[in-house]
Amino acid sequence: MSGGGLVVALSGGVGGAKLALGLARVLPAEELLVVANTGDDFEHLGLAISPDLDTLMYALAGLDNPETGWGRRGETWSFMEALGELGGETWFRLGDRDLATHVERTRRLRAGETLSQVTAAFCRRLGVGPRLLPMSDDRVRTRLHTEEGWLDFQDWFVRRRCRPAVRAIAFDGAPAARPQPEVMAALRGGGLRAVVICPSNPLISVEPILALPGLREAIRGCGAPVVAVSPIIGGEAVKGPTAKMLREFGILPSAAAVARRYRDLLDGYVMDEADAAEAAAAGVPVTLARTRMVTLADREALARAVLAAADSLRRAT
Ligand code: FO1
Repeated sequence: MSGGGLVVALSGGVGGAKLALGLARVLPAEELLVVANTGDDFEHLGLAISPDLDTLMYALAGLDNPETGWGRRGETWSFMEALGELGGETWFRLGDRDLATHVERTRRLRAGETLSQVTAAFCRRLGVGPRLLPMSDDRVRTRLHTEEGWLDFQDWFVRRRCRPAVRAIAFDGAPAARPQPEVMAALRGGGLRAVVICPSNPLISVEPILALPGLREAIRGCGAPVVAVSPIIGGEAVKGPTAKMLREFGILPSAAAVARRYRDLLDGYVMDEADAAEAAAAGVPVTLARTRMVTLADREALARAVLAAADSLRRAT
């Protein structure tokens, strides 16, 4: 594969992690930096939980749970069962193995390590090659203004199963949060091959990252092609509430609508072959590909298509 240079991938959890793994499998480890949304993070049962960071970490380590898309492969649930027996809160399911991640992260954060340091230490231990960084070491919390009032992200997403209609979204803490310094250095330094926006929910997975002061500007000024991959195929989200949320915001869910949402950033857009009729409506050069990632081979093929799209845009400019 032609190219060389660093690829910075912005990602939420499940959908984004599939492409992040594809990129990790077709790029040398030192040529990939994955930036995780931490707006979904919360404190639960006294523990610091970072769902998207962990989903990415487990995927890149080959430890992800293929049934749920989140948590660890080969999981057992004794802790949850015992917690339930005691009348504890069981709406957010922490598997026994996954629990160790949260306990150890909480201990390290309390001892003064940053979330980036904790993540780097875990990735080293679990054999993750590419750099995986939280979008910020500062606290940012996504909150949703719903028909039932304001809800914390996981309260809405897991406890309420995304049911209450969303009217507005806030990223508490974002205006004062510093973007992760290595991410900014990568965007501002030379040697960048591409910025990839993974097929994650634009409203709750990518926009918290873009809400950090200076990040949107750094992407715009990075000099490398910025390419997003559609999380919508044939008017529906592959997984999760993206289509429902877009409708609640008065946007007809379509691959092109997501491209237009990122319009100030994008040089190119990858959408599914099934959405070919919408290509002209995206407003940027479009590459058609198979974006539904079921197998590992699908993830690698999409990663190659995204890199080829970025490389062709670089040559064209
Ligand atoms: N998602 C669920 O739908 N139900 C759960 O009980 C749940 C537990 C969970 C535990 C650890 C973790 O890292 C993720 C977990 N998720 C769960 C996924 C997570 O809430 C969402 O997928 C993301 O926040 C949205 O990207």
